[in-house]
Amino acid sequence: MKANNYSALDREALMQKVQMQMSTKRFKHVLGVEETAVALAEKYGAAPEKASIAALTHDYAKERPKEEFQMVIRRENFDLDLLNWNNAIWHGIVGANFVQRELGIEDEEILQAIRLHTTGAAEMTLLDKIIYVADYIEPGRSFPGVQEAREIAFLNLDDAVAYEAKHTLLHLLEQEQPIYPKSIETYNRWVAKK
Ligand code: DGI
Ligand code: FE
Ligand code: FE
Repeated sequence: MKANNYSALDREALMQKVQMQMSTKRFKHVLGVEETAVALAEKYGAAPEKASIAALTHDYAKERPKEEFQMVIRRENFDLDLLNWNNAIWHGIVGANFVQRELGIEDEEILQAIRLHTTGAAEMTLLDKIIYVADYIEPGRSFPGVQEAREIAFLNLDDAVAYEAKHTLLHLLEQEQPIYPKSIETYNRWVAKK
């Protein structure tokens, strides 16, 4: 029997499909994101079931080969500028397309939360923010500042989005990594003083 309205698969079946796509370590991360996303959904009044499904599927495509992303970007008419980026950017934006086709998830809010989970965006729904933040603070994460991010997340979700956007950008700059334009848009909307 179908256990939710967003996917033809119930949570158990979905979990199994997700688990088959990734390492034990990444699957543990996914379960941590789910637990955190459901807690944030309860705190901020989003649908916990939607948060659960978005969290379970957010990194679904992360271990797919580069060639598969390149093929899908061309075949499904994504912006070809994506070909200049890599897995870090593809697994959310393009990964949502794998989730839709292979897991039958058609809920546009869930798909958008998956698309935005790495970079954020200027416009973010409550669910987008929950997945973006839960991914950053789930119990398995350990980096300087994560404890502060966890505390902020349960006080003010927008402040947590800002904290994450700023610190992710600082980290990328420190590593001299290219910044995806959407990450800058996120910074300008949620961090920069107007
Ligand atoms: O998939 P996860 O490891 O759980 O976390 P994620 O999807 O938030 O981030 C994946 C990676 O993407 C992480 O190493 C940081 C990186 N990233 C985020 N924004 C940008 C970025 N990498 C580049 N080059 N540019 C960005 O703007
Ligand atoms: Fe991710
Ligand atoms: Fe993740």
